[in-house]
Amino acid sequence: MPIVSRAGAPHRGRLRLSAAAAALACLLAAAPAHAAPAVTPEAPRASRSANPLPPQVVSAEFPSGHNGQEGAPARTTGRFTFSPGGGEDIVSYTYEFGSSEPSARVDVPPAGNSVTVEFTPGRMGPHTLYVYATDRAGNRSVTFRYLFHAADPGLPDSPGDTTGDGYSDLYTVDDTGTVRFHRGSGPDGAVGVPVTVAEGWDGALLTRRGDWNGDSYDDLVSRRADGKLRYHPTDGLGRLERNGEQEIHQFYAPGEGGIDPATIDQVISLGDLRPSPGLSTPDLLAVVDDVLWYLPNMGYGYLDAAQLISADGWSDRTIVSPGDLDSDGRTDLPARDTSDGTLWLYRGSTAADGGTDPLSLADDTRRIAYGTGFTPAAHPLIAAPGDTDGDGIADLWTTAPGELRFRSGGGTSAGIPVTVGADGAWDRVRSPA
Ligand SMILES: [Ca+2]
Ligand SMILES: [Ca+2]
Ligand SMILES: [Ca+2]
Ligand SMILES: [Ca+2]
Repeated sequence: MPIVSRAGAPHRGRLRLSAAAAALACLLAAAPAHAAPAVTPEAPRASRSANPLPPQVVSAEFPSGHNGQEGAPARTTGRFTFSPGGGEDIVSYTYEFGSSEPSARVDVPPAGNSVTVEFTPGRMGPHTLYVYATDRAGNRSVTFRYLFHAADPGLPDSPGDTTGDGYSDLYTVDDTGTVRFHRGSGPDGAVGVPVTVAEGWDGALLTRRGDWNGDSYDDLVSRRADGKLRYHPTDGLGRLERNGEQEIHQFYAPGEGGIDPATIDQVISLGDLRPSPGLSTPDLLAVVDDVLWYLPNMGYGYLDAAQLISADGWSDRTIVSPGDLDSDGRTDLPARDTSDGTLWLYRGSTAADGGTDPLSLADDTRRIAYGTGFTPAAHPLIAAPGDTDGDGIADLWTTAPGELRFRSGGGTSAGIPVTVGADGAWDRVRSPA
C-alpha cells in the first residue's frame, strides 16, 4: 500500500544536472585560455525541484500507525522495506529509528530499487522511523517520517529477564566504570557478547529485582560515585532508557531511619516483600558499616524510613538477591561469610500482612548452610538475578579467577558450578546485577 503520493516527474534530478553541467561548460569556455578559474568548480547544486520524492515505507509487522493501527507486540523484529517515491534512480536510503537526523545508510542493490532493513522495538507504544532517499546525482529527498505502534508484549517479565525471552540476563560494571549488558543465551547460564550500556560509573554498586516505573520491565538500580541512589528503566531489550533515570529519594522523620545513600557499602533489591496488586514497589536491603537496613518502597521512586534489621556482623558478609529460593513463597536472603566462605541462606518467614517478614532475613535461627567454599578469593562476586533454567528457583552466577560460573540453584544447596565464561574481563567486574 503506497504510503506517499506518487505524484512528480521522474528523472527530474538527471535533467537538472545536465542543465547545470552545460552552464558550467559555458563559463569555462568564456574564460581566457591562460587564466585558471578563480575558484574550483563545484558540483552542480541540486535545487529543491531536483530532489527525489521521499521514499515509500512498507512493513507487514508494523504497518503505518497514522490511523491508530497497532502492529506486532514490542520485541518483535519488524522488516521495513524502502522503495522510491517516484521513478527516481535511487542509489541509497539513509534512515534512523527514533532520531530525526538519520545516519545509517544502506545502498540499493543493482538489481532493484528497494531495500529492507530490520528493527526490533523494545517498548510498546509509538515509534518513528526517519528515512530519506538519495539519487544517482546525489540529490536527496526530504526526510520521511513513518509512525508505527508496537503492541503490549503481554505478561510482565520474570525477575532478572530484561529481554522477555525467559533467560536471565546480567549487568556488570567494571573497574573503568563501564556498564555492560550480558544477555542470557540459554538455560545453561551462558551469556552472549556483552553490550556497553553506560560509561563513567566508576565505583558504582548495581542491583536489580523489580519494576520501578510500572512498565512491567525490570529496572536497574545504581548507587554511583556521587552518592545517589537511582533507578534506570530498561527499554525491553536490555539497554538503559536515555534520560530515563530517576533519583530514589527517602521520606523519614528526624532521627528515624534516614540513610545517607553515600554511606551504603552494599545494596540489593529484594523485589517486593509486600506485593500489592497494580503497584510494583521493589524494596531494598542495605549494609552500612556493620548494620543491615531494610528500605521499604513507597512507590513512585520514594523509599520509606529504613528499618534496622540487624545491628552487627554485616561488614563481613556479602548479601545476594535471589527472591524465593526454597519455594515457600517468601523471599530469602543468601549471605556469604567472607571469613570462611560459607554461604548462608536466611529463609524468609510470613509477616502478619501476608508478605515476607524483613526481620526473618537476618534471623540466625532460620538460616541454613547453602554452600561452602564461597571465599572472596575463590568467588569475588555473586549474583542471582533470576531463574534462567526454568525450574522455578533462582540460579547463581559467581565470578572466579578469569571465569564466570553458573549454578542451577536449589532449595537447600547452591548446586554444582559450571564454567560459562572464560574471559579475563570477568576479573575486572566490580559489581554484578
Ligand atoms: Ca533475557
Ligand atoms: Ca520498569
Ligand atoms: Ca523462601
Ligand atoms: Ca533455576
